[in-house]
Amino acid sequence: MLNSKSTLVGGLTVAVLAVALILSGFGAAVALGGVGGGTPSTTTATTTVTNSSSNSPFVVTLVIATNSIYNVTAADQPAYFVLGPNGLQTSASISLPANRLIKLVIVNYDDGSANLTAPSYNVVSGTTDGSIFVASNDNINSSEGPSGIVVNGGQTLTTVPTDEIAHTFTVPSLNLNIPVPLSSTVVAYFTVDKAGSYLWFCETGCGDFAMSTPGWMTGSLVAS
Ligand SMILES: [Cu+2]
Repeated sequence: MLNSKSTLVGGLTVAVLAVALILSGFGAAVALGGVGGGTPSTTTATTTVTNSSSNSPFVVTLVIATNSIYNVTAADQPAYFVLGPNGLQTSASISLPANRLIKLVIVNYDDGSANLTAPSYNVVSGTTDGSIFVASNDNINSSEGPSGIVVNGGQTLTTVPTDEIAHTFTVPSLNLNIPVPLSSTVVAYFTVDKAGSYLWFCETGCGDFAMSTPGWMTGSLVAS
């Protein structure tokens, strides 16, 4: 009983304080309104939350790093990372909003190509207009990679020559497939219409351990 009584008293005290604050605030507004003697104006202290959401795309940046040390048995393996506010973070679970345009930027530091697990993974699918934009391809000015390279920075592609693909970002259940040329930066737009968790994979044979380990070349895409 004592406890509930003191709680009640405390509640009353808070209520009285709240009323007092409201009244004093009201008084201040009235006083401000009177300043100048002209048209009453009120000053409202509101926190404006700039909602850049809806119309602008939600940007997800992924980085493909090579020669990441897996373990003594597997040695070096390539891995996808999420570029987040705290640097490179695991790609085991990639979060993004559902029903909003996603701008996916993939920065690929891998200058070597790998065989596709199936030939059709060189075709872009599931993106806006079914294409990707290759913002850069460093191998154009490099002696690395296969000879006769044709993928150029600045190109919009719907397919990528098979021998110029290093990795893919593929979400089979969304029919999303983004082939990533070696040493390139790729930009793709897509929307996940339905909230849920979707598995993503790389569909090149880029490393047995990486391909089967969440946070390396596979993981979940979580849309909410
Ligand atoms: Cu891969």
